[in-house]
Amino acid sequence: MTIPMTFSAEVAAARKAGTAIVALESTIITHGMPFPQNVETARIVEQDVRDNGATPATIAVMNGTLHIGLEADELDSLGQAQNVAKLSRADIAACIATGGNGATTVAATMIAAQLAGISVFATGGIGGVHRGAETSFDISADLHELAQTAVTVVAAGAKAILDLEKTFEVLETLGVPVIAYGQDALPAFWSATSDMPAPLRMDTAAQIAKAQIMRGAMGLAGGQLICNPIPADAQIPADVLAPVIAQALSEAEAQNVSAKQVTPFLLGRIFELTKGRSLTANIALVRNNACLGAQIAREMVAQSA
Ligand code: PSU
Ligand code: MN
Repeated sequence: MTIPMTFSAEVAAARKAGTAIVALESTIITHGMPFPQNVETARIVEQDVRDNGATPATIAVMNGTLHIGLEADELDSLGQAQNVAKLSRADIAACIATGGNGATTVAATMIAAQLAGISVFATGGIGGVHRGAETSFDISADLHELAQTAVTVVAAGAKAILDLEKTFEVLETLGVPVIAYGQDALPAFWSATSDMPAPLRMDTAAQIAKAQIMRGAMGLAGGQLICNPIPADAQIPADVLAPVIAQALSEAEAQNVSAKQVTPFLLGRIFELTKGRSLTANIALVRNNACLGAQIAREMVAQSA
């Protein structure tokens, strides 16, 4: 069976030329940010990738076809579409098989990137172990994906709405390299630093690319999580955010929000409670990750030659 897969014009050209490509996810567009900032951000982030010498490939499922790179009009319609499915490993094949529409999470974007031969992916923050997971069992499929799919994911850590300690414990158990970029501590999404020391630290894109290539050479499955701190001038200090996150979490519990709705609900409430400041920070960190992702992708091409 062939997979219905299509490439945007610029991604097709980059594949032909063998130049660097950076995958970008679409759940952040449909479920992570409000319209119209979602579409504006997606465009700016794509341009950041180009400005850093790589080609952006925003990934989504449209009418049962896996799109590797979206044309401008497709990005526009995705950003305004209602009731788009949020696809992870569990549902991406079913969505394609039934001709559906869906936005890809970190897990599903990694799967699509690997199918398309793309080895670097930039996003905001990965999913992880939710607070209260000891009773809800809510652990994002993103963690297991990092353990089995050979894509380097550039994020600002895991989203601070999560239980960060448990998230990094699970990543260690799964054998996922967690690498802080340019500092010793793990960043915490909206905050540049945390009190958690990073398991690994690297200071150049070249080192990060070499480590991923080495994993492949050694036959080790899976990718790497690069934790790239939000630029200091854009961050929200953890003590400012803590009460906001606590309020959003207690509202989610009171309203029985569960499963796939948890992350979008919390991000939406934190946006309202910070009067948009969380979104400004989120945009800054995604852009920063896209720039680093492009540099890593170029190194992967150079070192694989
Ligand atoms: N990063 C952001 N905003 C987001 C996400 C990431 O800045 O909305 C999305 C990603 O698609 C990630 C998902 O995979 O949130 C995690 O969802 P869950 O916790 O349900 O696994
Ligand atoms: Mn979940």
